[in-house]
Amino acid sequence: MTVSRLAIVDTTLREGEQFAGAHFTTEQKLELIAALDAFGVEYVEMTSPVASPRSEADLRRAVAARPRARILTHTRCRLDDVERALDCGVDGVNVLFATSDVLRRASHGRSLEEIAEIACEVVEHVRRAGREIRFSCEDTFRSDRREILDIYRAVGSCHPDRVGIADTVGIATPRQVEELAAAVRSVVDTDIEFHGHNDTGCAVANALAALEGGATHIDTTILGIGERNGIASLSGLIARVGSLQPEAVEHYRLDLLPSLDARLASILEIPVPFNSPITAPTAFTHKAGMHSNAVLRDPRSYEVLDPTRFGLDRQILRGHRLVGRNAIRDRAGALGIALSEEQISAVTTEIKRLADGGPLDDSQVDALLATWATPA
Ligand code: HCA
Ligand code: CU
Repeated sequence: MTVSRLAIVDTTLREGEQFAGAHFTTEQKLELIAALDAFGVEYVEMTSPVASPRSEADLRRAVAARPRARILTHTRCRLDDVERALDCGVDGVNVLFATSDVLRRASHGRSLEEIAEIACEVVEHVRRAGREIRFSCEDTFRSDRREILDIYRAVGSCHPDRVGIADTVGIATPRQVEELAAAVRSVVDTDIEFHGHNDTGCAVANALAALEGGATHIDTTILGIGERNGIASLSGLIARVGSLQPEAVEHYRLDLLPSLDARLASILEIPVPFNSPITAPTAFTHKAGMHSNAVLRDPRSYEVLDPTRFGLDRQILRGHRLVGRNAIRDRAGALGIALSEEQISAVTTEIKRLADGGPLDDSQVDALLATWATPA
């Protein structure tokens, strides 16, 4: 596949604020915007000014900071909400309308025709103000297919900058996402944004599928935080697209990704998840003998991304019972300790025996190698 265009809409300060463990201070928001801006995301989405007085004040502060990234806010699809957003000076507004049958009945009670009419009014209002506008159907995958395509077609004819597809409950499969993105692509000539939740672990895969279907903008958050267990993580999207098509992500400051994830983790007082793509503490750590052996010869054998692109180093673990002779020989060489093949085998056997009782740290392995080199 080819990603011809990719713009990242980072919503750590909107969707991410909906994460149960998140409450950002003004200073933290400004710091995260500066960090996201340095990384190079194209958009930062912030909580609606309607949400609370502090949300409005922080949005104004963010706009005043004049980052390179465009500042968006996310509001209901209502004239009074977008008016409030425009008054804060945002570069654009992402609006959302519930279109599923159940929400239409239980929430706002509007017909499809009314939704399209209100949406067009809002789109035209924001366009007249010279700002960007995106219209999205909430819970797109549980809405009636024919009905939402009718809405996208109708709203698309009012020329928003983008329409959005939202997998609000994380239920969609990659195939469904690609197919729906392509269907929406066929009824609108605007850009297409995708927002996908991770309830079934498919958020990053679904983001790629959306790009394959013709989406141009992907919503991410740092570490993937959001409602419930969140949405596609920034590092996940970068890993996914960057392994397929490195040039599609090379305009971002990839070396800043680890510190971005680490900073949010420290703000939230959680560790960077052990399985985070790229930024997990062990994302480039090799353990088993066979893996370490191959990686020492050619890192590409077990690494689909080069850690140096992210300012990271690979690690080879040696103080464990799965260690192999090649990893031990390599370490002895790095320490300038000359050992025969018999000695390498013997010290490897000894490490395995000792490590059966629990892992050894690097200094214990090094000490053992030194003992072997200079027997008393
Ligand atoms: C929510 C809304 C949303 C909106 C996504 C979008 C979702 O918090 O309920 O506007 O694209 O997941 O549907 O985050
Ligand atoms: Cu969401």
